[in-house]
Amino acid sequence: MKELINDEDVAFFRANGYLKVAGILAADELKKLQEETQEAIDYGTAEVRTDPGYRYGTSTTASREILTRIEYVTNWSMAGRMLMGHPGLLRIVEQISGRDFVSIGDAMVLKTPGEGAPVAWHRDHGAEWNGTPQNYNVDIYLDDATEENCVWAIPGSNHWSDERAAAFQQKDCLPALEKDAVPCEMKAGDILLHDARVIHGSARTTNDALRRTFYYWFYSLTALAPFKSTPGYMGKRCKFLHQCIEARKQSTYDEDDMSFDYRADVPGGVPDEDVSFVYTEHGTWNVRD
Ligand SMILES: O=C(O)CCC(=O)C(=O)O
Repeated sequence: MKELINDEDVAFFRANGYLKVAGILAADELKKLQEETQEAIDYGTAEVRTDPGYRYGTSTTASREILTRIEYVTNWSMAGRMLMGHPGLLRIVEQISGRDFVSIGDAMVLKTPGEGAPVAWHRDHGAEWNGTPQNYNVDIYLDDATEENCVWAIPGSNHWSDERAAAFQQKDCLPALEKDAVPCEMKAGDILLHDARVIHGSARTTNDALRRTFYYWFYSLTALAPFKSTPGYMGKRCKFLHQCIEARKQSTYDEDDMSFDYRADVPGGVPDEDVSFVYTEHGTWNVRD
């Protein structure tokens, strides 16, 4: 399999907490993903939906709700499920996490035309996840992200203490005010990796561009070990990733190497033909007493 990132890229990611990788999605896959997500967006914008996973924010200019996010892409989009099995994407994860990793979730975040809700500066997780990246998102771009509607990141903030990062947590993302922030401008089909500890956010938008980003979240098993999960959680998530890899083999995409050799060593994480339902069956990695 052709490597999509090299050791220098991995070192950049470890140092800065983010990494852009261009041109991961081929045109046929991108088109399919755009079609399937557009259907979900049309459904979610026609009225405020109470279906699981549909999230809204309040518009500042009109008394209406704007669609901001739809959880669990892999549950409602077959193209999203096949993408989770993308051999190049999973190989990148393996290069960073080693063999033993699981996917713990996935979502689509939106900037909708006319008005796109802001995402305040934040860290997904704090400094307790010290050391090399143990949990991070692979952010897949279905549309171009410009300086106006892209995610901004503070390079190196993945190494900050929680005390230092606290000043940013949930502060409005106004990039012009942060001299160290860098714009993560992307092209449709590119991916961005972001460490859960890097400070990032995006500004409110008012232009007519749609920007869809999938967030596919990966954890190494070492990172999950200290947490109490619901019974069988790790095995179910491992099995689920096997199902996504199997789903991709059924795709009509024009690619030579359709399969990633997923070898995570998880009890009960054996390949299975069933399609599992994430909301009711998988549980959680972090049971709070
Ligand atoms: O895509 C964006 O604008 C940022 C999304 C984000 O960081 C999040 O939802 O945690």
